[in-house]
Amino acid sequence: MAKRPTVLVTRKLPAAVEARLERDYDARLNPDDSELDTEALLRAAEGADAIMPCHSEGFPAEVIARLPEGVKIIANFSVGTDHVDLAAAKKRGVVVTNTPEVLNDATAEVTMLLMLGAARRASEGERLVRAGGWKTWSPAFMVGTQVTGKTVGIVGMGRVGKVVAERCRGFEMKVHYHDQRRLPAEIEKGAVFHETLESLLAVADFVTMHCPNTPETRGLINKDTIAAMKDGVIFVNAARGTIVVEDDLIAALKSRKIKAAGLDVFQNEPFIDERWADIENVFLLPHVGSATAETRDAMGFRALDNLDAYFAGREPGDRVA
Ligand code: 8YV
Repeated sequence: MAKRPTVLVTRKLPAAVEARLERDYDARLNPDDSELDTEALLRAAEGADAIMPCHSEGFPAEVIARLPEGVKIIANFSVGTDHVDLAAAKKRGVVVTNTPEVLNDATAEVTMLLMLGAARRASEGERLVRAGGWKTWSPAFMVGTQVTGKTVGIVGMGRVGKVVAERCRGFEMKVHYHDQRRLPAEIEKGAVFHETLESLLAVADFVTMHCPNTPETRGLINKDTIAAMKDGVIFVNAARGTIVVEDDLIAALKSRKIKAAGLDVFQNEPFIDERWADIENVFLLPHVGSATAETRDAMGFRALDNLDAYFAGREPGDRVA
């Protein structure tokens, strides 16, 4: 019998995913879920044919260059691929895949949670109740912003953005969006396209980010684009921290130009800027957009489908390099 391919799995994955890995591969699992730095990762990859990493492991060009010869495919357990230098992988002949689609619903759910949490001051309320500080009630107490019927500005109407648009319609929101291209009418479903980001920002009561981290989107939300937003806007980011200049967002939250923000992603995760802890009008989550049991299973199976295809000599469905 031919030797089964060896797959290095960098983090602990759901039981059903690990069971399939062990059934079909010579799987090097990480039952303790210990974090691998670059050196440990490269050591663990010795003799492996494939790596199934998460977004928590970086593959810049210098790491790609040092990968053991035998590693032929990086089958990511993530939709984002900004932790992998795709050009370097391609140059070295290492195939790269991701897990699109399967996390759209979970990420859209978290987006709505962030939107509602920021608008309805969920974080402030929760802290007050837990700390025993809830001593009174009045009509003026903890008044937030209503979500229903407002205008949402979706920046990036891709896979997740489209599901967010659907969920926002459930709140009777008017959906506006900006993307590189206008969508066909049957997908747009009445959403209003804005050719420029500034034009979208000028009308949105809620701005929500759904673009990938690319050289073009890095720092897209900065003091100039914030100035183009309506006063008192609510800002939501469940995409990537790098698309926001955090100094500028913090200043806008302090001045209340931005009334409140809901953030699931940050610069330098998980060692985020300490200032976030003291900002009242922000609802914070620790990058859990896709963290549901159902979605974690689906991500693992999707990554495995890509591996299976590759080792069966077929083109992996989600090849990105
Ligand atoms: C994942 C994500 O939890 O898939 C992505 O790109 O950002 C997250 O939702 C994580 O990256 C899994 O590796």
